[in-house]
Amino acid sequence: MKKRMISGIKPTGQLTLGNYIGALRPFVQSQEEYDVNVFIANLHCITMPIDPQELETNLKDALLFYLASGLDPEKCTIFLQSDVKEIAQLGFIMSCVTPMGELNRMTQYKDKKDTGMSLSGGFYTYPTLMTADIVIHQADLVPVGEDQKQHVELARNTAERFNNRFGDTFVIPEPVIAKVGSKIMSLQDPTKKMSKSDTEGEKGVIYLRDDLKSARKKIMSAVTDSLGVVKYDVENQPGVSNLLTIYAALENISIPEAEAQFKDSQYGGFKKAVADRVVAELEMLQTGYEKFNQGEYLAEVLEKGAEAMRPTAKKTLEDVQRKMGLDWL
Ligand code: AQP
Repeated sequence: MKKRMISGIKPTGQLTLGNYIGALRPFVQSQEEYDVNVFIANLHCITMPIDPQELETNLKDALLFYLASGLDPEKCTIFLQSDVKEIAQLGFIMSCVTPMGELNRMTQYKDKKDTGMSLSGGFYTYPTLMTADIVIHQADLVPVGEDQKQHVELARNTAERFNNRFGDTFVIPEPVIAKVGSKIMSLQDPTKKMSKSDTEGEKGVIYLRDDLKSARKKIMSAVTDSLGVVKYDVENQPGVSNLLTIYAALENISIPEAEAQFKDSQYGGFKKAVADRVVAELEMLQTGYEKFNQGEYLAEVLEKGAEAMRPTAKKTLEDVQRKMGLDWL
């Protein structure tokens, strides 16, 4: 039997090249070999304040980019998180079996808590909902970018602890991190992750919906250094290393292979080659976006996806409730 993979994206904003390279492409490349299940994490989107209309647009765009990337509903399952109601119920249960100490250690929470922003309870417990997202489907593998690895570790620990206390219930999931491109950095500050919510640095973020001209401009004005050699050296040349990573990931080659291609290049020529590659990818994605943009088809994809996911989710939740003493009949 094929191993089961699960992963999702929370479209709190427009999807970025980082989401595409770190998550979407690996999902697409896994479709033949694995039982791939991809969701749109709409519940995670409301852990921070978001305008309802903006959220609707983001959710639809995410689905369109899933399809445009090459996720094929005949080969994989695509669903909306809230359409499988059991997930939120298990999420609450998972929050009851996760110590606060572990949640306090989550980097994404630690990064936000000292900013003075007002954070919701949902934001604090979001890793426990993510645990439910994974374990409810009995997933073996969870492809994620580097930044989400800690949350998958939390899911593993929680599942192991639950199995030890209540008896075998969950498959223990493994994170899968892409060899190249698991952390694409901002083009303007290459020590910072490229993030969709990076409002300060839009010039540093390539959005999948960017018009091709401005995407090209962003790459051409990416921060580099004064060393003048195209070399992968994250510490001394983070900008060049990031551009090499983007190129290698899109070309499906290794970093040393990308380095070899540009060993005699000046930065201008190197950036132009990266920009050409990124623009070609965006053009392909945006063409796909238009092609799939038909309301009825999108509704069918999500309905079929939710139907496929519900039986296992229901079975897991019932098993959990019985083992915990919640259902005595
Ligand atoms: N820059 C990135 N490089 C590689 N992978 C990335 N991912 C996100 N950014 C990069 C991966 O995409 C998947 C979905 O992520 P998400 O959107 O659910 O959450 P996130 O990691 O918090 O992404 P953002 O863009 O940084 O969102 P905001 O700005 O809302 O916090 C994950 O597998 C993630 O690793």
